[in-house]
Amino acid sequence: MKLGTLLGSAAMLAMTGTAALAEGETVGFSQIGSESGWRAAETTLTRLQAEERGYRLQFSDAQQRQENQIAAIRSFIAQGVDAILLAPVVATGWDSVLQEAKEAEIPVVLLDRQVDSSEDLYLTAVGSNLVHEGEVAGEWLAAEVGERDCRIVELQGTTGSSPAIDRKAGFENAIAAHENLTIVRSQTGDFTRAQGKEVMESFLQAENGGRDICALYAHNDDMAVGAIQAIKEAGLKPGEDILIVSIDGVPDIFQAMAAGEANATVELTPNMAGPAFDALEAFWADGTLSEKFIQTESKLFTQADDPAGEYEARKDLGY
Ligand code: GZL
Repeated sequence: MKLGTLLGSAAMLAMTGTAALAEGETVGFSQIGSESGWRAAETTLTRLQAEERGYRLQFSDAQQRQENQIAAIRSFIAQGVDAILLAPVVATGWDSVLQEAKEAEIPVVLLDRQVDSSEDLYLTAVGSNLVHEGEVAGEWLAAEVGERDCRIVELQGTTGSSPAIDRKAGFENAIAAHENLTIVRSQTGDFTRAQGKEVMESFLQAENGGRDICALYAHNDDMAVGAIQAIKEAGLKPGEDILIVSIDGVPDIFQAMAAGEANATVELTPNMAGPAFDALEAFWADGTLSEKFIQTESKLFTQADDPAGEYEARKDLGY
């Protein structure tokens, strides 16, 4: 079912108040927080998928703190839920609580980020190839600048998260063969607009008012949108004086691209719950074990790809 259709029926359900209580399984969802537009869309779609499939969703917002996620998972185990969805804020520190879920025979499905725990501690993981996303971003920039020397600043995602680690590695893979491309500053903006703006302000100040910066690589669109504001306040033209490439494909980056203020984004689908529930339903039906990693696709969009149309197609999808 198309993303728009899925969300259209959610709006109808919300308006009519006929949110029928799910008669089926109860699923605990430990969500990281609401740090970005993409995260908000993932939450919207997960709620919708649960509604559409007749599940009772126990939702927990961890405010980006791992200890809150661990506490939520322990609460779900105590409640005796039928499954747990986990979007893990960082990659380490999950062994004990995942072992407790395993001993309680509650299947866990990871959404959009990975953990360094043993694969036997979760049913499957649904997500993109995060290294590949970074490579796509780096390859686009290398093609865009050609032989021109390009000093790059990088806004990293949440420290210790698999997207921050892997998107950095992928981008570095892609630019390694291009001596004219150099990352001169790199710092976390924690995937938020506010911190993306704040860190970009420090980059601009440190780089001759931004005149020595050729490009920004941001691990998500929200930090790029914050950085665009900082670049404009510094009197420079984002998308022209400083090229901007990021990841997620949220509506506001397409709006910036349509205005010529951003250049490229690598789309990440917010519908991770669909494949997750499919895997759980196969497991509940007859013990079927899906692949340990269910990969979602990553598509590059540039200013040549009708950004205004892409904005219109996404603006009501729960971001
Ligand atoms: C990536 C996901 C990231 C998004 C950000 O899979 O975990 O988290 O790219 C979000 O927008 O904060």
